[in-house]
Amino acid sequence: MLLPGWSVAVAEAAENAARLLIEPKPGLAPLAGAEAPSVPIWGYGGHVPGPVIRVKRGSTIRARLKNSLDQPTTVHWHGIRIDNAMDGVAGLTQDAIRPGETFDYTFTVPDAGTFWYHPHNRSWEQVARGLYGLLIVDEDIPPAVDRDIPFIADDWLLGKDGKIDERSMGHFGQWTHGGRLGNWLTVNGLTDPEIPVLAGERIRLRLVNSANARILAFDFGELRTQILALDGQPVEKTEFLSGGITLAPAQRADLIIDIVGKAGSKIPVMEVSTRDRIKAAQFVISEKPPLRNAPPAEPAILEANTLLRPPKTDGAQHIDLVMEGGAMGGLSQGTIDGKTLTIQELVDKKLVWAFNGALGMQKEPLARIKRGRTAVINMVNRTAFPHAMHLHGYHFRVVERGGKPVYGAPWRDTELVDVDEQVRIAFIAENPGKWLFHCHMLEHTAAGMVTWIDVA
Ligand SMILES: [Cu+2]
Repeated sequence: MLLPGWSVAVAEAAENAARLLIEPKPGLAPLAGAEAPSVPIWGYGGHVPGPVIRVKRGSTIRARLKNSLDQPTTVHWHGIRIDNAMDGVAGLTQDAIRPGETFDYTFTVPDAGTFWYHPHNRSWEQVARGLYGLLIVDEDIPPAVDRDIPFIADDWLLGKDGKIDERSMGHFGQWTHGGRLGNWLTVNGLTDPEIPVLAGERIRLRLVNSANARILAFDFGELRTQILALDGQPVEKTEFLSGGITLAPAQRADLIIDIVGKAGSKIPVMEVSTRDRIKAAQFVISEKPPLRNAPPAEPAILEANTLLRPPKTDGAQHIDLVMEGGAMGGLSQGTIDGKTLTIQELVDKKLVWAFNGALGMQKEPLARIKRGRTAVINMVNRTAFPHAMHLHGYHFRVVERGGKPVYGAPWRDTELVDVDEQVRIAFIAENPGKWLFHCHMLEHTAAGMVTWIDVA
């Protein structure tokens, strides 16, 4: 089912199949507010965010992509444990779809949850211009909420004219540092949007960080906020937010918020990742009578996605991943397909970040893993920047951080690895194919932080 990207109603879930036409193309968006001139963007259907795709768990999605951009593109269905051929990675699972051409994506969705879709060709440019949308997979028994609200946050780099700063697109300074960091925050493609609610309502907010590179954090103030799911997967214990929730690029969170406040009042949602707290959006409580006088006493319950099996690390295959390079990284040389190049030769190719000394996509995978075996990847960040590591086709669990074991960590498909941090993740390699593993700061991917695993 295709819904407008900014929908505040609980939509009826589609039948067990969905046929969609997805058309990335140029459009205009009121990014800087209704009074400012509309901004030329690229969006699915010409809109940012693109349409919400919403289906039931176990559905088959048939999506025809028609490329109406002037450059090749693909679609990656982020977080879906998908058939490898449909993963949408140009150069690994498919050829990029040329302008004017179409490609048919057909895949089933094994897990319920909050996912998103975006290009996986020149992502650093195509996502920055607005190509992304929400993919909701409904549970068989969804948690009881009164309203289901998307909350897709983006960090735009706009010029003085209020348009996307194109001159800095692909700027090497962004690639060597923290990526393309913006100066304009939108939620659902709008500046500080008002989200209408009723007093006493219980809402499910689906947060996505669609920024190229900025780590975002949101604070809901006094509102009681339960963490329901992270990266699409339900959390196991009932947990409430204290302070803000941090989302690295590509990460998601499903939150349950009980609206408490006077009729007509406004409750701000603040973005608090930097010292200048920014109002990201606001709940506006209707003048209508409250839906209930006090919030429901019980926390919301979300059943786990039962097909996901927890890894046991005995007998696992251990894989090391050392991150090096970037500004202040001190990288003096590196390899491409086994051949050593000097840093100057690498810089000429716009490659500055290394995994295990290798820069960019290699012919050989990081690891070949026998299907069904547990894999443990030990990530060590020796760079001066945090990295949001995303494994395609899987959810994994952190099992160790800073040399200390971690128990009961949430399932994730994207994990933030901080400066000087060591993080070990584990998963059962059940999904066969060639799976990309990369930093989701999209300029870092482009400048070398990308590898893949081969599960056969
Ligand atoms: Cu990175």
